[in-house]
Amino acid sequence: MNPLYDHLFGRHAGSDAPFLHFADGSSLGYAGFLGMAAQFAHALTAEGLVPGDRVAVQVEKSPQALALYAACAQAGLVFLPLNTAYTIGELSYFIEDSGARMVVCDPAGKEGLAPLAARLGVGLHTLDAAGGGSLTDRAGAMDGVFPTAPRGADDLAAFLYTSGTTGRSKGAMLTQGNLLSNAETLVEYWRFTDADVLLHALPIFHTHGLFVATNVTLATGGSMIFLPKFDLDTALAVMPRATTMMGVPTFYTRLLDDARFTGDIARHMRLFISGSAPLLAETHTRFEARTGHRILERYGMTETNMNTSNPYDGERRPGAVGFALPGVELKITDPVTGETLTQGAVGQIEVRGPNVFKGYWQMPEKTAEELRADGFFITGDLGRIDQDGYVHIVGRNKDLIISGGYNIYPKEIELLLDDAPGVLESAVVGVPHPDFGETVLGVVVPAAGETPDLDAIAARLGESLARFKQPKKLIVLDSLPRNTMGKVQKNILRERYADVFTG
Ligand code: MCA
Ligand code: AMP
Repeated sequence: MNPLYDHLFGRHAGSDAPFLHFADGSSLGYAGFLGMAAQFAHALTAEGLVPGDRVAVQVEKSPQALALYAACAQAGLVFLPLNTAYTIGELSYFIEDSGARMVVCDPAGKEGLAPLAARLGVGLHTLDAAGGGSLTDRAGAMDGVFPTAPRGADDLAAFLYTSGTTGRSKGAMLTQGNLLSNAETLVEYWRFTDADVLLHALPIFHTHGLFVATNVTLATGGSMIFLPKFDLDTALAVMPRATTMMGVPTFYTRLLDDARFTGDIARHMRLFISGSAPLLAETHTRFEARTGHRILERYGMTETNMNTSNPYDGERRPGAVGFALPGVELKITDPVTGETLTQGAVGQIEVRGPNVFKGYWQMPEKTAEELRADGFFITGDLGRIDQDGYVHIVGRNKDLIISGGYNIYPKEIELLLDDAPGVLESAVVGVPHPDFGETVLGVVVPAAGETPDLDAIAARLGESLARFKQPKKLIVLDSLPRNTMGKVQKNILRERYADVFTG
């Protein structure tokens, strides 16, 4: 028994139905995909990997990259996908912290990772954007059938790192049961069937593209138009062949900002889903006016998969994230006492259910801070439940910026800015951005008598931080606004610079 593999992948053995379609009109069927996955599973286990071992993967999106996820499920390995934008410094932490036994990277990253892999005694293979590389070469000689490793619902299936307010990333441990239960719930809630063709333009190193979109498709035997990234021209060209799309709000605003995105292109679609960041009510309304479709917004987290969703049949309410999914309990609590608040009051959102992760890898204190003994997970999001039961997210109890669907923790950037030459202290805030919804603004205070060189500071950040985390603008201030307790008043900075990118 291996619930994740059996229910999502193995059930399609021998099927000649298409699984992935590509922009050029070609397709890859389930049988071919599973054969590739089995070969990868052989290649990994031939390197000595055994169930429970972590496989860290930083590669471009390709069918082979997705097959690596299936291979890990089949061989009982823990899949650890990593953002392709991460620098060597960021990667080193993830690889070392997770105790990964194998790293699969793009050929361009091999030279940089080789010393680390050698020091840690970790295997290193390559996989390029076209699906070639040393892992594919090794797998090519292997059998296309692999004896599925026995696993249980409580066994780990994936590690996904999420940054923390202290600047140290935490490995969220997701079990087979977490992933499978959520996929099955979403299939029913969103009425996915094998007739669905999902326009897949999300990255596959985060929950949204890897689990929500892919697992729902696998659970029904449907197919996906599998694009390397969100490119407007390609998305418009393939949309007539799709029935559904999942995206972050930036996908929807980019579509709306293009006159070629007409009601005609979208009318045949069954469903548009948005998540990972707040969808402005204005985007919801503009989208409906243009296409007649009401975008279905849902709310989730890496640690929990999906928690709430607007209804399929009922009213999809702009600015709300809907109701707790079947099997998921959600409550609004007082951040200080933890007491459940009355309907309508704003408090922290807590969730419990089969979707909630097992804890943070080797961080029992962090786990205990956020995951209560009774199973409720403190999300760090602030919300309220309206008179009709819809959940609204009204803010965050954590210092977090969400830019184009990517999470950025200011602390990580502030630590680097504080260390930069000529800087006394710094503050990093999220400000509105027309394309990314919100983006990073850095404020630095010079040390006495110094004039910090902002270009040099930006270049320095570029060496250690993924591009999407780097401040889109740096500003110098004589001092930071502080309250009487000495705490930096980030709200004042956010207000003062609210129109830096939109004005
Ligand atoms: C790219 N850049 C960004 C971002 N993406 N900067 C800030 N925020 C971003 N999200 C940088 C590029 O490095 C580049 O820098 C410049 O912005 C313009 O790049 P562009 O080509 O326009 O970007 P793109 O390749 O089109 O990417 C934008 C994107 C992408 C399509 C919005 O970021 C994306 O696919 N986001 C989805 C993220 C996602 O899947 N999140 C789900 C997390 P320069 O020009 O200066 O070099 S899972 C999650 O949150 C939970 C579980 C949930 O609920 O789903
Ligand atoms: P991550 O850590 O990447 O899993 O991001 C999870 C966070 O994204 C949540 O805690 C929320 O703050 C945010 N998020 C996800 N979906 C939504 C949504 N529909 N509206 C507002 N915020 C969202």
